Amino acid sequence: DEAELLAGFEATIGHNDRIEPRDWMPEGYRKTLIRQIAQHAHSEIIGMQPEGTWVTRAPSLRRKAILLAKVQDEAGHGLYLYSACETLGVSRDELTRRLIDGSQKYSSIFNYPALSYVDVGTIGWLVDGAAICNQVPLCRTSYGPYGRSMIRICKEESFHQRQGFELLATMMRGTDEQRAMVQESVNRFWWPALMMFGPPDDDSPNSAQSMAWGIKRNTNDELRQRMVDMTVPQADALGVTLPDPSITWNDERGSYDFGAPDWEEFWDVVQGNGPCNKQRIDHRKKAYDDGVWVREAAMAFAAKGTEQ
Ligand code: FAQ
Repeated sequence: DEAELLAGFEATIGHNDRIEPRDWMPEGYRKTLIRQIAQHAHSEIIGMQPEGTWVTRAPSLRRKAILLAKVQDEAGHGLYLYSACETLGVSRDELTRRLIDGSQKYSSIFNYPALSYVDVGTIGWLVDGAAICNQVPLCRTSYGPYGRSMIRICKEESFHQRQGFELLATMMRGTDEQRAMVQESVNRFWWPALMMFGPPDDDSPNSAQSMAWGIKRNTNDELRQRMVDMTVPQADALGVTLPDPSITWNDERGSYDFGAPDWEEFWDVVQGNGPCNKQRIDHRKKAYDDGVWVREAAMAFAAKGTEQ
C-alpha cells in the first residue's frame, strides 16, 4: 500500500541511494523533478542563442571552431536532459510545447544579449562558471538519470569555462581598448550570473522540500557564495575588477562578503520582461515550426517501416 511505498522511498532517500525511473515515487517528487530538469534542458537549448549569434562573426577560424563546438555541446546537454526528463513520463514534444507557451521557465541569464564577441569569453568564464558551481553537487542528486547526465555535462562545462577564461586572458594581453571591452562585458554579466543561483534562501519556496528529497544538495545562497569565492581570485589573475565594491575577504567566515543582486530586476526577467525574453522564445518557436516537415517525414518513414 501507499504508506509502505512511501516508507521505501524515504528509506532510499535517507540512505543517499538513487531513485530510478521504475521505482515508486511521490507525485510531488516527480513534478518537482520534471520542473527542474525541464528548466535545465530548456536553459541549455535557449542558451545556444546568445553565443550562437557570434559564430558567423568570430575573429578567426580557430575561434570559430571553438565556439561552434561549444554551442553544439549545449545542444547535446539539452538532449541528455530531455531524455532524463522523459524517464519521468513526459514526452520531449510536450516539454517543447511548454517552453514555447511559457508554462515552463529557462534560466534568467539567457535573456541578456551577447553584445560583443568578448561576451563569448565572459559567458564561458562567468555563466559556465556559475553552471559548474550549481551542477557539480547535482551529480549526487537523488534521481539516477539526472545525476548521471550531470557527470558528463559538468566535464564539458569545465572545458567551456576554461575556454572563456583563455579568451579573456588573451584579450587582456592585447590593447587598452581590448582590456576596456573585457571590463565592460564583465560589468554587464557579473550580477546576472549571480542571479542564476535563484532567489535568496528566505525567498526560495522550493528549496526546503527539494533539499529534503535530495534533489538539491545545497541552498541557492550557499552556491552563490561558492561562486564568489571561486571567481574573485580568477578576476585578480585576469586583471579585471568585479563591479561590486563591497567584495572583501571575511577572515572569520573564510569567504568573501559581497553585495546583493537587484532582486527586482531578477523577478522582472523571470516574469518575461528581460531585454531578450520575447526574442528568445520567438526564435525557438520559429525553429520548431520550420522543423514540422522533418518531424512529419520521420514519422511517415517510421510508420512505413512497421508495415513492411
Ligand atoms: N532563472 O524556489 P526556487 C546552463 C525560479 S546553466 C529563471 O529557488 P528552485 C549552462 C524557479 O524556477 C543554467 N527562473 O527554485 C549553459 C522557481 O519558479 P517555479 C541552467 C528561476 O528550483 C551555460 C522560482 O524562481 N541550470 O544552462 C531562476 O528550488 C552557458 C523560485 O525559485 C539549471 O537549471 C533563474 N535563475 O531553485 C548553457 C540548474 N532561479 O519553477 C549555455 C538546475 C529560480 O516554481 C551557455 N536548477 N527561478 O515556477 C536548479 O538548480 C534550481 O532549479 C535553481 C532554482 C537553483 C535554478
